[in-house]
Amino acid sequence: MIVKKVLAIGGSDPSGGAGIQADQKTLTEIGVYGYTAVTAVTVQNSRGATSYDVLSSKLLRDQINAILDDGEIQGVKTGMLGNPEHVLDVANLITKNAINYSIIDPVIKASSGKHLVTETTVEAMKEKLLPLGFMVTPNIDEASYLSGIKIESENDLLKAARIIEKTGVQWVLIKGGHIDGDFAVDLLYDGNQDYFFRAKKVRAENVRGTGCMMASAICAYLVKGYDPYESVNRAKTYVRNKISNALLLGKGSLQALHFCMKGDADEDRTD
Ligand code: PXL
Repeated sequence: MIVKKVLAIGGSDPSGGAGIQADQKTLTEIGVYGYTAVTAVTVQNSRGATSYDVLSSKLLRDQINAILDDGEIQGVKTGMLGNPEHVLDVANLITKNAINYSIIDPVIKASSGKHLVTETTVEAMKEKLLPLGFMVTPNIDEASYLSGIKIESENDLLKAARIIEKTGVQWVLIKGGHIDGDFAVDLLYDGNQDYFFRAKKVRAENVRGTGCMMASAICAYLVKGYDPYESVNRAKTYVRNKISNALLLGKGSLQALHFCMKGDADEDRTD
């Protein structure tokens, strides 16, 4: 059996709803091996994030190198990056190892609203990481920030995707779930064609970590051999299931459960 391997690089969330814990659970459930390299330790629970400390660039590089010393990886997924040096560390990892599938979740804030990433780090992502990326997966806020335009309609999604694609990233997925209305509209763009995904919103309550799960799921499906459209399609179904089955485990947002419940995980585990 050949097991595909993905490295998730991001912040630690002790409550496991978001960050590298959510990444690893998602990768595992979809059937790829999930490595993790921590960029920052956040303090948070289901009610939100309160603080964080960023790890040194050396410590991040050492973690990445330890994984690479052990063998090849097929994909990289990034979330919270702690500073511009972390951005360069990831950029070097992608170029030096010719990583085909790099999924960049351009995290700026926690779902609770706390900023996790500074402006200079987002600027570095835009300039140094996006040009090397296979796919970037901003939500509306992040896409507005990256494109400089306010997104309130489907037409704005199209405009923002075109601006973000100019960075050099191969695929742009803007997740429009936070636009008002009964339907969640996502736009996938590769510089040539627009692919819209429309789905009825599953529930009104907030579930944490959906962005982390989405980007990890896309990366998992890509390394398993699905094309970008089908990977996004499957990842959307996966995250929708997670949102539908989420439970209140703490005192704040609902928590997604990763128990390989029937129907959640992909049947075709590895080739
Ligand atoms: O979903 C964005 C995100 C990424 N990384 C960490 C987080 C969050 C949101 O809370 O805590 C560590």
